[in-house]
Amino acid sequence: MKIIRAFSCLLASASIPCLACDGLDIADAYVMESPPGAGVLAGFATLRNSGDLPITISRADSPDFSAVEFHALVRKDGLIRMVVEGSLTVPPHGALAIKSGERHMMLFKPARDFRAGDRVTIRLFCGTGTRELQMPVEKNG
Ligand SMILES: [Cu+2]
Repeated sequence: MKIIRAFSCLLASASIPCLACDGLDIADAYVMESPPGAGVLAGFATLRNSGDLPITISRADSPDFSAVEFHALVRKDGLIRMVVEGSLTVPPHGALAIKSGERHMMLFKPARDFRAGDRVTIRLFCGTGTRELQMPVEKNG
């Protein structure tokens, strides 16, 4: 699969920009530790784009969770609601913060209890490419 993806990326670059994860840098990635038995966990990271084109992350998945979604927090009438963001776009030579109080990666149904010091694997899909993250689990605060 890797070879096919790389090849399709080469083909695409001949005519249109290659929409892979090229130029995507990820910093400060972590998953917040939750009490044992928690049905969902939240992941955070800063996504930076060193390239000249926007990078759109269309979805994410993980071998450690049943599903991964991007959620934003929206304040309205004094209430805070979570809304699903279908995709994330990191602007060229810019950054997008997935940070507490603004947005998070919602990680559903962990395969087991993850404690501080553990690592989870998250895969981001950007165009024809993917980027795999190893995110440490950290204690809250
Ligand atoms: Cu959420």
